[in-house]
Amino acid sequence: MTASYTVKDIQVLKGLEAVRKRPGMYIGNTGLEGLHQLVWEIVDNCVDEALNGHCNLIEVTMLPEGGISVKDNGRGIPTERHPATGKNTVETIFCNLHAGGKFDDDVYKVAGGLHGVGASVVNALSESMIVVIERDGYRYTQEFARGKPKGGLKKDGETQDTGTTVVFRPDSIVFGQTTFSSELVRDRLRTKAFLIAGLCIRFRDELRSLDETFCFPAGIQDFLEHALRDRQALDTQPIYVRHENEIRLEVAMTWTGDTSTRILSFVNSIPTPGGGTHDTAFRNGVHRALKAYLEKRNGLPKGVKGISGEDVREGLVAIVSVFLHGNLEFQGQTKDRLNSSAAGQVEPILRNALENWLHQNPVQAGVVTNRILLAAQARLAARTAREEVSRKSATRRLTLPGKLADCSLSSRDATELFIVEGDSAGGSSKQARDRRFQAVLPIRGKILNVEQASGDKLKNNREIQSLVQSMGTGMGHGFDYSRLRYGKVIINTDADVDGHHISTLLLTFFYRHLPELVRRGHIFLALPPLYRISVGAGKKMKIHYVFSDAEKEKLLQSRSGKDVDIQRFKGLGEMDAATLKATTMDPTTRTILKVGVHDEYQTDDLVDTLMGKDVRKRFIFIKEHAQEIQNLDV
Ligand code: TSJ
Repeated sequence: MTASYTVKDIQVLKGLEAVRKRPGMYIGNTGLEGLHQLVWEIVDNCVDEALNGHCNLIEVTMLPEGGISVKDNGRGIPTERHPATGKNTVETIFCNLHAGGKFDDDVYKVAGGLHGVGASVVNALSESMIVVIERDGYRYTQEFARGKPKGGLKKDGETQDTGTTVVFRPDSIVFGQTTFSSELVRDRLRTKAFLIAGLCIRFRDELRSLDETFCFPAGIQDFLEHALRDRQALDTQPIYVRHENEIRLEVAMTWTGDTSTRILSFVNSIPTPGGGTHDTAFRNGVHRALKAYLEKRNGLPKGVKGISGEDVREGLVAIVSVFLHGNLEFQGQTKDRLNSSAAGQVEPILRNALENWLHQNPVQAGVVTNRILLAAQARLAARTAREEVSRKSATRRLTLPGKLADCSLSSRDATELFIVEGDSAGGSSKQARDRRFQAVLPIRGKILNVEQASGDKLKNNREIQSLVQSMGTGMGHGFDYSRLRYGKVIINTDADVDGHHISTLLLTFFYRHLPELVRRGHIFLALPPLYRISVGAGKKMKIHYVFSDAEKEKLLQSRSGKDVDIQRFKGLGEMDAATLKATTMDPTTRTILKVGVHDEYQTDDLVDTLMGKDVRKRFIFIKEHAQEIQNLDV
């Protein structure tokens, strides 16, 4: 063993040790997001191979024992001795931190994952990893454990295929939770397939017997259709822009009658929910092009002084995908915001393309500009109405719904509104609350239920209107965040299928119509227990509140004797006030979940899952995400 060999070896070990010591530095966090980042990192290597034109199929399989397999039909990672390390190239890539920079001869560049850390970080954070390469007529394999090779690269037989397969199992010492979410993985893969036309991605979840292949010949035009969902597009063809030069830019966009805006932006096929330079450039490009066209053509209607960016974007649904070369800088806590001046070219390109479209399609341009002028007029009308209201506000009296049992404090931050289902739950909640800072609004779940069909109908529903009145914010154009009357709005429904359904409808409503309340963290779910289990007798009796059947079984397995008493709660209305208080209302003992938006685009899909007919799927969502959402009060 030569001296230099030892030094290199130590460097390698130190590198991977650093990753294991501070995983957050490399993958953001060790929660559910960091865990999935491992998958994205590996998949992005395959995507790169596809973008370079060497691969058209990626297969991702979630394995029953908790591992995941990622396979492509590319050229296969080179296997020969690497000059910089003296080791084979596979080991070099999987065991050297930042192999991208250090061995930067373009050939072994690390793919543009969110953090660009690549294979060695995933390897370091996996309790086991197997790499299989098919190349030059042979199959090669090498195995690793927590980043360290278990033997060398082995020639394993002959094959005519080519490609790379990586199977890994995240390390349970590093991650709080090591189970991948089928939904998250599936959605991410589908998005990749949308963004790279011609790339097929097969997703399998062996535990749930899921097997789907995503393949979209029309790429982001298919994506746009998908993103529209239940929204009704205006009577125009979608606009499609593709530009390939120094940068590659692809945009598909259309307007809907809906007031919400939905712009999904991506860089090198990686979602940038935090926006960034490309996203801003897109927004500005659309604004400038339409403003110029409107002002040149029709002139503006009476009263409308200018067209704002918001007017132009009202109802807009767009997919913005750019591909940039070089090292990209991402900003923000979650590194989901692009900061790159290369994106500066997006604006003129888009502006040009849009102006051309408008001039070449005057009829469709008319439909779009009418929509925009309407938005501008609505904005003005809403402002006038708001000014009117604030002028009157000295004498203004809030009209609160009769069913609301309000609290006595008026401080926003300190107060809470409980939304409960039905009069009987309303009655017990009123008994259990602290009336100083807790308000209770009973709503009739049955009525909500019927309205499931359309989001707009939901908005006009009587129960929803009394909810909005209670909260004080108004909605749509009249929405005013500063008038929110409670710091926490807590949905507390029964722990049964109907209860889940109702909380689902309410969440959908908040997400679609009052997204700012969700984004700013005002919406919560209470977790009422399913069972009360008392164990033991007399002074030794202990009471457990249990939230699922599985939890109940677990508890019962560890106990014996027949001094076990189980009470199943059929609904909140059945609980006595003390139990209700302890489990869902008293801030010192209750469990509530804050509803968060991780990635708005993905949340849209999840809302679909929730809204779907498949109750089992809904439960999966709620269970999975319960762990992901911060536990605020425990
Ligand atoms: F991330 C990773 F390294 F773990 C990984 C890489 C995982 C998986 C599943 C696939 C890949 C990967 C790498 N797929 N395809 C490639 N391609 C190359 O590394 C490659 C192959 C051939 C040549 C060449 O010049 O012949 C160059 C490269 C970069």
